Amino acid sequence: MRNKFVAKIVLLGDGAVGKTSLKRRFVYKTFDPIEQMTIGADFARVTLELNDFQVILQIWDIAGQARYKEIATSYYRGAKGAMIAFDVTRESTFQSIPKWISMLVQNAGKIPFMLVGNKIDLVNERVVSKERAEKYAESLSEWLGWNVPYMETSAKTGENVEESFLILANNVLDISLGV
Ligand code: G3D
Ligand code: MG
Repeated sequence: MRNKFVAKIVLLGDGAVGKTSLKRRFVYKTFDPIEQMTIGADFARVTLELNDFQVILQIWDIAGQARYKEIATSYYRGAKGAMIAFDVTRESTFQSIPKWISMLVQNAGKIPFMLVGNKIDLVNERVVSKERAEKYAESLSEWLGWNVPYMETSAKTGENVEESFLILANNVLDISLGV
């Protein structure tokens, strides 16, 4: 029998950056809202085959437009990894990342997380460059002493969405196994 590994993953980031859309794209392979808007925090479950493991990701999504101060500590409890998303067309969502990181570390400890710049399909509206976000992720990696990946996604076209979740899942698995 394969080894089973269950990991809670939390999605973080300002309202409307695309958290629910990223989850929907990854879990249901669609951009269309086939599920009701989430009331309270809930999670979707995905099973992946990674190395010799059956990895069950519980992907938690913040309800509605809640801001970082309003997220209950129970949302973070037991999380093994986090995806912090911003919208490449809105500077303020990029500026919020340090607040999300500090809330995450306060409530879940130093767990692996990654940064995701979403909505790259809106090419003409982009205000946060890839280079800038990559530099920021590098500086975080130096500061923390482990790699903070940065990926650019479009939940609309699906570009890099699956890849991003797989990077996070692999990091979570490696750290949990002490690799
Ligand atoms: P949130 O869960 O972070 O609050 P949502 O964000 O997933 O609800 O997305 C907020 C809005 O951005 C939605 O539009 C959604 O369709 C749109 N969106 C999400 N991801 C992308 C993307 O990659 N590209 C583009 N172009 N739009 C995206 P509405 O109009 O429903 O508010
Ligand atoms: Mg949402």
